[in-house]
Amino acid sequence: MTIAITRAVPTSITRCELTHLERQPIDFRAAERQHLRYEETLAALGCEVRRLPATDDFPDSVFVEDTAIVLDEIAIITRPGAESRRGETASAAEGLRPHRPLAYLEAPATLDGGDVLRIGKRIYVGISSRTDEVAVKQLRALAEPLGYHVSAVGVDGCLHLKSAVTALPGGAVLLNPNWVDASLFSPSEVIAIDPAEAYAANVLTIGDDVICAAAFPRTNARIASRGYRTHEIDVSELAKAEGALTCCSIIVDKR
Ligand code: CIR
Repeated sequence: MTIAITRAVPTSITRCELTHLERQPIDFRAAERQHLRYEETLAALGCEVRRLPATDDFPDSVFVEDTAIVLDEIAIITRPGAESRRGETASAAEGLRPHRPLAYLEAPATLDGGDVLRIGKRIYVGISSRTDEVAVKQLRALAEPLGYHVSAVGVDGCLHLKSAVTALPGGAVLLNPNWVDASLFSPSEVIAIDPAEAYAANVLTIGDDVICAAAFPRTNARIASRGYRTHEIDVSELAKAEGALTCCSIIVDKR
């Protein structure tokens, strides 16, 4: 059984952080409907969806991924790079406490969970506007004694490492080669996005299933043609807040 921790879209999302996108009006009701459909898809794929308490105090609080890194043994509560987001972590820690012993990244480290890609025992950390080398050092000290190998990866042109690359079932990766160096992910099999769909690399793998954004049909067809089972959902309103599929949940495999 897999637990998916989520948090409802706050009405304050219209004041979200933006780094690479121009601000556009967000239709709150549509964002809410899309998020609900996201949770329903997770449930249909066998996840137990548990919602953290909603809060309008944090405009980006729907993007729970950034608050934690969940390993098999422990959960590491992050210190998000945007100051406006630091207060999101306390309730995420409470949501994770029943499932894993907790560890914490400490100031001055900054790290967003969106910069952390785990493939088995390999952990890749994007050095971005949100995540720094101090955090990599702290993460290494926590994870390497547990048998993980932590490597820092450069990202260029996008918000987070997982805007550029995510894992597919079985350990292959889907990536945008303009934003991250594909050779870093060896020995994984690498599948590139369709070049016309820059933001298509962020997909969410649940077991053998892949949740994809409906906005990227060419890349999704490419994934499906390689034999993966894809599920397309519309997350267009959340995308205006620079969020995508992995961002809206913390996936916890029940031990
Ligand atoms: C932010 O800038 O923090 C939010 N507007 C978007 C966060 C997206 N999170 C993610 O990709 N993990």
